[in-house]
Amino acid sequence: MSGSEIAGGASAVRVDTVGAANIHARLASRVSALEHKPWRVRVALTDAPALVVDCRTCTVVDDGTSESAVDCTLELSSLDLERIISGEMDPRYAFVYSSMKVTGSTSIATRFGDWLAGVSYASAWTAPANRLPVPTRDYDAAWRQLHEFGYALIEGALPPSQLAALRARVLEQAAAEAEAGCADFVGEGIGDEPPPIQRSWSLINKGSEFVELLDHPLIDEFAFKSLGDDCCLGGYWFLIAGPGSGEVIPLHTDQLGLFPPIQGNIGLNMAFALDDFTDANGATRVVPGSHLPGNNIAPADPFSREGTVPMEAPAGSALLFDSRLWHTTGSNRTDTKRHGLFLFFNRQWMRPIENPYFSTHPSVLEGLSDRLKGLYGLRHTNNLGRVGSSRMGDLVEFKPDEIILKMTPSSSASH
Ligand SMILES: O=C(O)CCC(=O)C(=O)O
Repeated sequence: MSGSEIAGGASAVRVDTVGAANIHARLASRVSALEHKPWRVRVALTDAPALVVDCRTCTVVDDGTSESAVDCTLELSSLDLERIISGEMDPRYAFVYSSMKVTGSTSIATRFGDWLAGVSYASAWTAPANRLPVPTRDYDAAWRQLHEFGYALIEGALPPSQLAALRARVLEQAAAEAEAGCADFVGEGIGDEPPPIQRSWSLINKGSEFVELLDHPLIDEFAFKSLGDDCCLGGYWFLIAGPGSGEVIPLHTDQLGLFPPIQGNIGLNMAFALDDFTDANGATRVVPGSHLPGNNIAPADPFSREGTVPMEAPAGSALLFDSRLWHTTGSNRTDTKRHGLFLFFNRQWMRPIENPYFSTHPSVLEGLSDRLKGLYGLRHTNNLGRVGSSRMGDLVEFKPDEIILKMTPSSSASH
């Protein structure tokens, strides 16, 4: 059964009527109706006493204080637990975006959430490996691959001079942001090393090379044709995957925050490989075919790379992938960095009717409560609404003096 069917059928229990007081009864009744599984899971509710779910006997016990005899502990609110049970929130979303903290087995935590929601997925597609997309210059072939596999690779998308200019600008900006202490690093560095992943956002502000790329004909050929001529550039960033990029970024889709899930795609990723993208240096990894609801594929554990393949392509290639496709940064096992530019295009309906940033007077916006600022869209939610390096839940505001513009390191060495 697909997630969307579950979500539709779950409306008998509304999340707002369950509440912390009743979550134990709700969970017990749900669990007693399920088939046995070999796990014990501690549910550490943030707003109600902890529980242990014994999936072998399909029972719930009150005392969740001991962590020793459980496979994993999930820390989340009663409301989010109810959302998972009723199929309104994919458990992968809950811990990819940190509303559920997991200790112990992330794989069992994910499958436990699916079990509660009554859904199950395949974690990989069984398409023959020799049919998977390889770099091509044939747009018709790329369109077919995008439909069938959820991704395609266009070779030679950037002429050598443009590739060199973009790569040099990325290196320079990355070095300057690191030097100035405003870099958006992800992961943990070993010893004195910086964290393995560095992103930089809103590239439109950061050099004419990035502005010029927006005239690229592939945008007309793929983004406009797939999403409509009025689609928007919803995100424009670079991601440098250094050695040790490992399993830092979990597998995700770019519409995982959409509840209940919808069948169609809301966006298209267009990435440009600024180095050869290889399995060894952390090429973007995807789960082929996972974009199509009929294939019913979702990772059994977003922190594992099971079921993924690398999008291998020479430097200067464009990587196209559907917003529903499960994907992530690969593990860089070389000693050099992998540089990629990422553009995310989304359908225009993702914007509000009245653009609050231009239609609300700044003095009015300033006086709003945090709650109302959230309602006006001035909050970074799931993977949307970002301003610079803001994090989920942050209120965001227009501070022109804090927007990072084109930068140059004080020393000329930028590698
Ligand atoms: O680095 C990559 O290959 C994928 C990037 C990505 O998925 C992200 O930035 O969220």
